[in-house]
Amino acid sequence: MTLKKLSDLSKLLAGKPVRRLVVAAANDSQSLGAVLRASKNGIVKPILIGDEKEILQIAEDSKYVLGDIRVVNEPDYVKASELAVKMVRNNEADVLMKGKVGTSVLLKSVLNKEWGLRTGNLLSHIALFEVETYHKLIAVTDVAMNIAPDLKDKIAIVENSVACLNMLGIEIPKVAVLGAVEMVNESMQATLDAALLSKMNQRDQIKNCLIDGPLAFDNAISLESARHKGIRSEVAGDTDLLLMPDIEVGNVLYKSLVFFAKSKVASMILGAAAPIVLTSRSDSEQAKYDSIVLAAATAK
Ligand code: COD
Repeated sequence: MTLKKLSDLSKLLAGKPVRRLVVAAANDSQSLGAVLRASKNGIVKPILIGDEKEILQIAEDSKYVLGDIRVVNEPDYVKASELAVKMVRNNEADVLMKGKVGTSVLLKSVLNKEWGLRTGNLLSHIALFEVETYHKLIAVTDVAMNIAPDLKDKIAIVENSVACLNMLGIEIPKVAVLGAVEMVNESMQATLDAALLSKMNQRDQIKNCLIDGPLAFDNAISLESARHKGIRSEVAGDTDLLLMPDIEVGNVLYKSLVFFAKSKVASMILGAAAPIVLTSRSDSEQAKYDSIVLAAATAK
């Protein structure tokens, strides 16, 4: 299946139950707007944790109707994160969402050894972009959680992402492992990791996908560029997933696509006991809504 637009994700919700979504620090107008829209559309049943006064004020200012939505008053961000994580852990919610709290605060709760959402797998972030100049949705990982992944981490990040893309109906995702160049250079660790990941894929050590790398960004997304450089690759120009060398490159690409290219994006954390909607505070209400749809579509 080829997904061309983020709005195509809603087709994957057919026949799926309404998900219980808990928001940590819901006193944020963009998050609240997205959650209430998803609730109105029958995608989620929300539980809002945060500063109740602020939540009610935002609702009043924006003319949102909270109706019978449960609001739990906890103005402290660390405690709100802990409560939200524990609700998922205790099976009172199916999806966790970050509101106004900082990314690392929420992730530290998620990783708590006693009551967090660890599964034994590495947790990683995936962002799914709708870019006007590309022929299908393209995923980027990891731009928000793993800071400097080594080869072992990169294997887990690819496996998390491939499982997610499989759930979106992409049977054999094409994975481009990015470097600054497309030749293996022994001084550039990203190119060494890329070559190893490609070989592991060829030998079926990493399954259900087609990996090629190192590829420079232009070769990964443009067949013409790849041909120009004489690169023969089944992935070049038709990539479903871009694997970043580290968080800095990933984060800059994410923000370039959003701010320069005006791309739409949906994102989440994979590998935890439940999907986690973790958008950046600067992301639009639409991005938060599309991320909720993505999480609801992939929740087990
Ligand atoms: N998956 C599973 N377990 C993990 C992961 C992971 N990705 N990362 C750490 N752990 C485990 C470790 O094995 C260890 O047991 C424990 O968690 C603590 O590990 P530390 O000390 O390396 O991690 P922390 O708690 O200092 O930080 C973890 C964060 C995820 C908070 C950290 O990696 C981080 O800040 N990432 C970047 C988040 C961010 O600022 N993003 C901004 C982009 S918007």
